[in-house]
Amino acid sequence: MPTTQFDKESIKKSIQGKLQRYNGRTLADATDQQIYYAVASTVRDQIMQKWVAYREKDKSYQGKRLYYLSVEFLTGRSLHCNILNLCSQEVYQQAFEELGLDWRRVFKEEPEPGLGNGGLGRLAACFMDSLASLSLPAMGCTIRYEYGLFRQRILGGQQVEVPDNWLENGNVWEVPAMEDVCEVHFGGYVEETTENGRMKFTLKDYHTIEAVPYDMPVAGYDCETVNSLRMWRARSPKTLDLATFSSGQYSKAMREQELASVISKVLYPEDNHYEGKELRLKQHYFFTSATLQYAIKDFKRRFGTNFMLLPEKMTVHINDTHPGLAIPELMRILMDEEGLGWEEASWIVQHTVAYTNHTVMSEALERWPEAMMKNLLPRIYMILQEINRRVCARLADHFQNGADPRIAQMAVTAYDMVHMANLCVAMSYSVNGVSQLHGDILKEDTFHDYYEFTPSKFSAITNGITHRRWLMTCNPGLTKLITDSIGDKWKREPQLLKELFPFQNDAAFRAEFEKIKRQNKEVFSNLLMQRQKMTVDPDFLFDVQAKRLHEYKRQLLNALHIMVLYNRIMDDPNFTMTPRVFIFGAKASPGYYIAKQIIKLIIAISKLIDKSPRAKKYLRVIFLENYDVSSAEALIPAADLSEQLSTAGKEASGTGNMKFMMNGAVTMGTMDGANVEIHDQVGPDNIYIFGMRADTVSDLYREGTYSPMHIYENNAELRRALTQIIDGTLFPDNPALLQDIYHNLLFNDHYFVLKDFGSYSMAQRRVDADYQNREKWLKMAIANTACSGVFSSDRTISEYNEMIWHLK
Ligand code: 26W
Repeated sequence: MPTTQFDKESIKKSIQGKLQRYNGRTLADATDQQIYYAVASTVRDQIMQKWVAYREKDKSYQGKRLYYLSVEFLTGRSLHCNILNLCSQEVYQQAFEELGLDWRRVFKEEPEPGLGNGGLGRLAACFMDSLASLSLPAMGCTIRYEYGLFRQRILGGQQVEVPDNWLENGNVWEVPAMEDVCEVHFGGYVEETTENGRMKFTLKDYHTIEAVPYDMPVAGYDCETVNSLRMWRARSPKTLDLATFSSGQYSKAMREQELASVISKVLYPEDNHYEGKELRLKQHYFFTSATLQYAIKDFKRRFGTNFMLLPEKMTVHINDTHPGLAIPELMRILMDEEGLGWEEASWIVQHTVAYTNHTVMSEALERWPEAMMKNLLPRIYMILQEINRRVCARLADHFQNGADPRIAQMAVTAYDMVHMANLCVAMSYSVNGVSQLHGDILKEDTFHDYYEFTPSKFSAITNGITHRRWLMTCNPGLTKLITDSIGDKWKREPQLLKELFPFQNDAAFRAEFEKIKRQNKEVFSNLLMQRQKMTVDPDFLFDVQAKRLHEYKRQLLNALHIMVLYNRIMDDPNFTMTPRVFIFGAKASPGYYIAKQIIKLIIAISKLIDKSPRAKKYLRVIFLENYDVSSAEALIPAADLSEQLSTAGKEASGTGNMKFMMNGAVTMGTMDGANVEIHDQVGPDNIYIFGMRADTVSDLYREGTYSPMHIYENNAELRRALTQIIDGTLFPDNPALLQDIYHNLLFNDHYFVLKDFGSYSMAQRRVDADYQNREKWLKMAIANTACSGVFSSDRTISEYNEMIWHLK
């Protein structure tokens, strides 16, 4: 196959040619945005060429394919990572130089697709990169939200949400696949008839929505594979009613269109908190049904109607329970459209669908009212009921008692609700957790009864992050130092980062490592200047907590500790400490009242400190607005300390923790999620571990004896910091503003902030001293990068493939 040369000269010509053709401009008078589109289109041409070749080969592919269903894919910008994966960094860099273009200025023009909330969505995006880079045939499937996660502004000391209109200027990377448009049906009723002695179920009087797929290429690193991320958009099948339109009733004529398109209008901003909104259920069924219709169509094209082959030829992986309706939908297609019987269909589903759980927070578990399900998806509801009947019968048989109380706990429908996690556990061939600890909690607690029933289904595969985005593109300085020191094989085999370990003892290496960290701090400071008209001193210790705002993640622990430091500085004229800037990045779900109060608290503390010239010498607090993938890419390489403070047992894995570690930040963390495994990798000397262990936490919950008031009474520094929340120190004009935070902590403290405070504060004292010892600190930081290879999502994906998918 002849491939077009993409050398420096042709790249330069292509960029200039596109500016001329699309914009009628020369490089000299083009805007940054126009330049971005010209550059991105050039890269796209290159990817398209590979995509076509790959798809051509794929047509005759007879092996297994993975469909990775997720309601979120938090991809972040594509341009830089695409250039990297095409192995074209150098030629583009040269072309840019000769054209007089600034790398960063061009990249930042790309609108960031914020099609996810946090960990679950970002994990899906890292998985796509690793799947393609390991040349595994996979399609990611999701919704093409017109509006992604809201953009966060800070106005008047609080969060304000602004809609994220990411498609405003078009999306260079997507291609509509009109040949795969299909219909999704809602509402109506089920007509039961008999045909040749068989029951037949037909949905009548339903409402049709059309699903239009848009594909985004996902090019693997240094290989021929180009997979697709398929994003479904909802539209009305009815074209505009011209008669109504001509008679002047414009809005009436448009209504049908608008009603349909709301399904893919906006991403729900709740993270780890479930609300039973009907529109959300519509979204879930919409993209799940469209995906499975396509998957079956593709299967039939390849293998005809021998559906018993299906489990051998495809896996449907559901990323948490949100796409769980894949289970009844696949049954529906197989039975109602392809004529299979229940037994066959159910066998196929139970060997095709695999499920990953991402949270044990009970408020995040999806339960849909049966009435809503029945009304919106009558045929799906029937199938769910029958699944439930059979599951319960099997359980009754197993327990040898139809009245065993465990049955109601394990049922798919019970107490007028459809319990999605039970559906997924009962009907998937694999159930996995996202860290070792989380896997254990699933077995011992969340799904304990199911674990005893079918132990072999359960596994734990620790999450990972793509080192291509989270090291090679976001931290070019460190990437170069690593390659100069150990060669470049680590790029394909990230576990080889281990070879950096001995460089801890190399003074020249340490000095270089330190220099790079400083440069990264300067880059971040410049970004902060651009975005928030603030700077940070690169000589300060960068202490970072960046993640969604949630009580269980305990940003409050951090905030209270800062208040304690502030008081020490203000009280004692001789007090000194390592100058530190505490950087927070966190979006709060718009309806999460306490989370928004916590943002107010952090910002108020920041202002309080800035008012004191003495405090400012040692302490700064920065609230980074609109924490998203792009700002993470600038922030993480600049961090010295990574705050991972979740109450033990609550954070399923965490993936930010891995990104910080890879970029040479030391973790301050509880023994929770993947922190446990970071600790295993780096050893106790290269991490700060504090707080209760998960088993102690669960004992305390069970005993119900915990008294935060007791701690309040015994810790004077903590008591003072708590009091300052409500005594006017922070809000002289409205001291009661944050009283709910105060009350929660004192009278409930569900996440044990007060309980773990002492231990946290002690660990922070050690950080303060250790950071002064440059040699010691740099050794720790280097050890963290050196040990981060196992947290590459390439390892995660290899394990999924060996244990669950078995793709070739
Ligand atoms: C229905 C509301 C809702 C929305 C999102 C419930 C639950 C979720 C997600 C499952 C929450 C989530 O993102 N979980 C995170 O998943 C990451 C990837 O596995 C883990 O690293 C995080 O620990 C976990 O909180």
